[in-house]
Amino acid sequence: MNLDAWNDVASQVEAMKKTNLRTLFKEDPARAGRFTVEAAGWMLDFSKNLITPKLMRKLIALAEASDVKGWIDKMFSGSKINETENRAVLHTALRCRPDRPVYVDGKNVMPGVRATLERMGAFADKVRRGHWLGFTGKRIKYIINIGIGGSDLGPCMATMALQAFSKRNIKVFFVSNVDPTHLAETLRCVKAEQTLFIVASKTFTTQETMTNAKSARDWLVSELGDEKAVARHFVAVSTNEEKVKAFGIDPENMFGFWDWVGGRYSLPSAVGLSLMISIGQKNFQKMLKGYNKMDRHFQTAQLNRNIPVILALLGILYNNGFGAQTYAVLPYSQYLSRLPAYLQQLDMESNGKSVDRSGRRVNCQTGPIVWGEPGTNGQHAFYQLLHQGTKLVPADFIGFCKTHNALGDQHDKLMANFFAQTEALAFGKTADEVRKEGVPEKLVPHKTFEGNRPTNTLLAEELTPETFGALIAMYEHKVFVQGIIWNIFSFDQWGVQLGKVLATTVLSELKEPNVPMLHHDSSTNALIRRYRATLGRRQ
Ligand code: G6Q
Repeated sequence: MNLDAWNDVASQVEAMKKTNLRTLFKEDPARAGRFTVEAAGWMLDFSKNLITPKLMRKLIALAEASDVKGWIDKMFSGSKINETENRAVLHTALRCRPDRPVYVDGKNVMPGVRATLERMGAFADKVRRGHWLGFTGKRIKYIINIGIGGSDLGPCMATMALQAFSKRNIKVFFVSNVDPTHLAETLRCVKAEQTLFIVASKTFTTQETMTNAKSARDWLVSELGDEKAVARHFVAVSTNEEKVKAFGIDPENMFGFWDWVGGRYSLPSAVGLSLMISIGQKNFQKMLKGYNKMDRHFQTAQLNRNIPVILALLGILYNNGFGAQTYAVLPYSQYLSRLPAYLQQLDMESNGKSVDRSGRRVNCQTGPIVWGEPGTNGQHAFYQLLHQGTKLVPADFIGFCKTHNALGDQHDKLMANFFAQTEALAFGKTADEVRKEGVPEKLVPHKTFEGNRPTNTLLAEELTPETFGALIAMYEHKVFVQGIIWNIFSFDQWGVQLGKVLATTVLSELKEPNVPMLHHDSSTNALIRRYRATLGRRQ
């Protein structure tokens, strides 16, 4: 991180610690308007943050000193900014207008993007209209996406988010865990004759996905009694045609993408096929339009009016200036239940790094721990700590003015809770206010709320494919900006590798029919022996 620019921010943080949100709101009646920005169907009210106009200017200066604008240009123009993997980072091309060329290594990638979207659209239509038939001639009623990480979290989260736009007579399931329970329990909900498996794996080598895919194929063949059934019930989403063929899926039924699309950024690529079957190609296109609107905003808006940049800077303020270890994502929308899990990967895999771009130890704290649950459920669980605990937990509240499910005044109640919570977190309740309510002196400290707990409010008119796409792009770009300022590489994930390699060794030791030679530490050796003994394997 640029420490000169950061120190300017830090000096304002010290000033900020001497005041509070009550005072700041009292002193500036125009504060809410001053700290509100709108773009791509979203309004961000960031006035309930521990900021002053001066502190915001210092934060913007930090972004300028880190050349955020320059990095944005590099990303959008296809530079290989994912240096450790020598790749461009162009998920934005997936939602670009197809007539605008985007070049990687001198080649326009847009014709390929358009062609894949068209093939996906045609295929999704066939399945939705009942023209793609299973091996026994029945229409498809169940889709099972087999994938993990970036090939699962995005489509899984989005299919739930856009359920209101889904074709209700097609049920979409997501199997990711290598725990056999995940696949087995899912297969209990479907009929083989009417099930289509989408094996989604960028590499087509991931242990969990390939294991689940093989078990699914064995199940299908045993249910339908013919190997030939596989061709009607399996399609693949991958960048690895060779491996797809080797698995037995006809490349005709493979939907490709490219190495410049990172797993956790791949929802708008062919990885979104399950979603497209669920909501249809028109709604998928609308989602891409929403992504694109936020991309345009990010690329063109001034830094001080730029939603992803502002969110990034506020996150850095708490992470680096106030020592916050975590940050909470609190969607007041049941449809967005899986958004926190999705953002956990997006953020923690991207910015959970401790060396900088030159390979040296970073000079600052980097990515936070991201967590959350939908409101109002969280209010009856962990909000106690947010209100009265010893830790500062900045939070994003996300909600919509209109509901898809009008039931009495339920939506009003939901949103009343949303607004009341950010108010309570910001302004708390003083001891005097508690006393005035007649609370006995002994209980006053317990019923007092310090307040001054920062929140962002993200509000849109309605959850639609467009506002949804814009929301996801907003977070993608926020994470990118934070990585730029922390001077780390956000688009690789080398930390995922070690566990994969070690698990291969242990697996052979668990399964080995003869007594294996164990060379681990005493704890790991004992665990392996105990597992073998419990299953009656030789010791
Ligand atoms: C995402 C990560 C990781 C990846 C999974 C699945 O950015 O790279 O979560 O998506 O490990 O990988 P495959 O798609 O190759 O199976």
